[in-house]
Amino acid sequence: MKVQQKNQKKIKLTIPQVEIMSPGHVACLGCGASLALRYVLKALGKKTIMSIPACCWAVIDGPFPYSAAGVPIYHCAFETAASTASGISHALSRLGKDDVTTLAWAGDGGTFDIGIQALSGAAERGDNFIYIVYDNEAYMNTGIQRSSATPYGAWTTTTPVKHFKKSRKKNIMEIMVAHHIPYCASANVGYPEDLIKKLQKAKKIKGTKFFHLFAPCPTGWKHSPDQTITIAQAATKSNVFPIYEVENGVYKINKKIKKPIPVAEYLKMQGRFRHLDEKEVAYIQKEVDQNWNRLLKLEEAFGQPSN
Ligand SMILES: Cc1ncc(C[n+]2csc(CCOP(=O)(O)OP(=O)(O)O)c2C)c(N)n1
Ligand code: SF4
Ligand SMILES: [Mg+2]
Repeated sequence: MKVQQKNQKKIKLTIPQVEIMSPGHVACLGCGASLALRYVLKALGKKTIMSIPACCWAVIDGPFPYSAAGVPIYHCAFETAASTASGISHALSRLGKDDVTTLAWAGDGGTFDIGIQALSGAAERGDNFIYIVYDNEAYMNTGIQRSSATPYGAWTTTTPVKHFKKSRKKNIMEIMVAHHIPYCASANVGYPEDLIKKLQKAKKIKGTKFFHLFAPCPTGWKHSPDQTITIAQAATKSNVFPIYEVENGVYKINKKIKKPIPVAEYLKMQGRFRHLDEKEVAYIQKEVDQNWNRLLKLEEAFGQPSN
């Protein structure tokens, strides 16, 4: 008996057990974006009001009067996630309700492309809300069209195999850092503890907080639904999607991979990259290395000075 007790392992759960989102949503099997919001609401709690523009999540939530999210949602036009959140946040402030979190939850198309003007305006004003772009790297809801978050080399219906995407993914984190907002973070649905910790921190900060959240889409990326987390983690393990935060201008890389896996391993898990030859894969590896080295330099120059 004693031996048994001695061998018992203590597991410390850091993911809140509370479930705010309900399972009866209408996302595809293995959808990274649906799991992502489940984690986000665990971190932010029930006292959250969301703005959701046109995107997969406008559908995932379910048809009126049903809602899987479990918190009030203002469904708004494609380009208005941030301006709607600004309105909600100011209304809450006028009502003296400072214990309610306003969350703008938008896709990459609604953020990197059409919604960037509203987001930039709100960030420059310093409106008090958390903005999260769940990035599935294309316009999925309307049938997998490319966005400016689609990476170089990817197949989409508007960048077909013979004319795959030839431009690089926009660096949305650096665009938001340039707005001098108090908090910017990248996060990955494959690393929920990191995501939740950062959200709990962001919740306490006044002003505009921005999250770039990586969320694989089995339907658009052409992978099996049970590979979502493996692929999400491979993106960070290969430095394709580094996880870092910038708090009041101070850079911190949250996950440094000692021996990054080759980018080829990440690419080969997904049908959207199947057409790429060795030369193209080498180009992508070079691009990833460049981005990573640039980030290391930013942390060196603008990180927390070590004592
Ligand atoms: C002004 C406007 N243009 C186009 C559309 C059509 N539309 C609805 S959702 C969507 C794609 C959204 O892509 P993204 O923001 O990446 O979210 P995802 O569907 O990938 O979750 C588009 C083009 C629209 N609703 N409004
Ligand atoms: S298309 Fe992709 S993002 Fe949209 S619900 Fe399906 S898996 Fe999720
Ligand atoms: Mg998208």
